[in-house]
Amino acid sequence: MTAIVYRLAQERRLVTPLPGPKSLELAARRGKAVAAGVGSSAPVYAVDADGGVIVDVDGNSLIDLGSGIAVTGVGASNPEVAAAVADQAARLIHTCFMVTPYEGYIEVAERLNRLTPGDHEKRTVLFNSGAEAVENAVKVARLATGRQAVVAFDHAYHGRTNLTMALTAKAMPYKTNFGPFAPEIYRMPASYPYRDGLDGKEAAADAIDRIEKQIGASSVAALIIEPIQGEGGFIVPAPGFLPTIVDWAKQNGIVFIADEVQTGFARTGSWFASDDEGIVPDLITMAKGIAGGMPLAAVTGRADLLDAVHPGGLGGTYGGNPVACAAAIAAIDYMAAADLPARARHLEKLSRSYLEKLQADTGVIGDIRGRGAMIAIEIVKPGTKEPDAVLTKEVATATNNAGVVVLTCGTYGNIIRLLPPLVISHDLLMEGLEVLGSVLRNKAGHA
Ligand code: PLZ
Repeated sequence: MTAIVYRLAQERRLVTPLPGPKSLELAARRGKAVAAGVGSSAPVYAVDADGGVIVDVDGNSLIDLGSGIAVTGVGASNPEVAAAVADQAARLIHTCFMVTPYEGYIEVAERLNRLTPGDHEKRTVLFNSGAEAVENAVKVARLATGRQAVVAFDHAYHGRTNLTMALTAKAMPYKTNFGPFAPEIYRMPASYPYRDGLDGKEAAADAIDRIEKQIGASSVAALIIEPIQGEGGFIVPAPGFLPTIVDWAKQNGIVFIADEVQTGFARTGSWFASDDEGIVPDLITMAKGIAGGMPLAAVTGRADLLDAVHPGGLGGTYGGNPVACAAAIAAIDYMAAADLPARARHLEKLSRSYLEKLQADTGVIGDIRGRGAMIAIEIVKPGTKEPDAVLTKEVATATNNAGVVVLTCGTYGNIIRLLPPLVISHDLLMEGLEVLGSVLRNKAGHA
């Protein structure tokens, strides 16, 4: 098995208060140059990263528990990925697969066809971002079924383009004042065991009943869902919810799309979260972890669906760029050689045992959930399930300022999520958790 080697010292090292003077200078320049609509979670500006650390312009070394939103599972400067990128860039950066095609695209497609759940005949098409993959999965489903309606779920996040905004559930900050939105999108209740108290079959029956009554199964082209809802709050559906929905979709000729943009590529302890659920999606959307940080996205799925599209119906200038494909091949090889799915499962054990103790000590953690290296805590007012978004933001900000990059999420803004690089060392993960824990103990105590 490939041993994980680090180039940078794997340590939290603060040499200035955060943000340091150089980060503050960049923040001032940014204010005059970059559109205000783009936010950033941490106040520091990065120059270097490796394994579980990010080094900023002032020389501070921060613990990374975000992986650039679940992207750099193999590390943000994985040596195999970096070498593959450099080698490919020295030979051929771009021709456009729609003009003069090349082998790397085909190789990525072959790998995804093999790696994704199910041993049926599959095809793959490559894009640049998760949103673009989702848009195209919907295009394929509509064309192949001749139907228009698309079902998405409460708490869903599928992107920021017009169609994917419509699929995304949360108005602020993603949708407010950005309409009008794409038509023929219907939202149904998802399974949120901590809050709805339903078992998987009950939650599925409720959603199915509403779809049948409000839309009619025969009008539905596709049903799209994240197997663990990411931005919506790391919501793991109750067991049985997804298999029931998938069976019903199959019986009704509805294309089941698993959006694995955030959950894919070893993050949950399997190659895909669909594997954990024992479901075989008709189409699966991927991005983020696929290429070690290079922009690449994919739709993989049933050959009969993807081959239904007329030649020229799918594409894009940069989709499946040669450098991104070389990175993906190197990243996927590395994930297998270093057995990153097993590492993700191990990181889950470490995180849960720490967080369970923190839950008992603080009384503000309503729920600990997630799978693999995708674990979150839901922060509530003590003794209730009332979301505490204020405390959540305070804790995240203070944790970032103490040199540990953490992200928040959730429909109610009260989730702190942990998405460490899968290559993070155990000691560094534990230190990151301890910093988060001491901030939370402190703030919860004074709340
Ligand atoms: N589907 C499940 O998680 C991206 C977005 C963060 P893109 N999630 C992080 C933000 O605030 O923009 C995501 C996802 C799922 C689709 C997407 C969209 O992927 O590569 O950001 O377009």
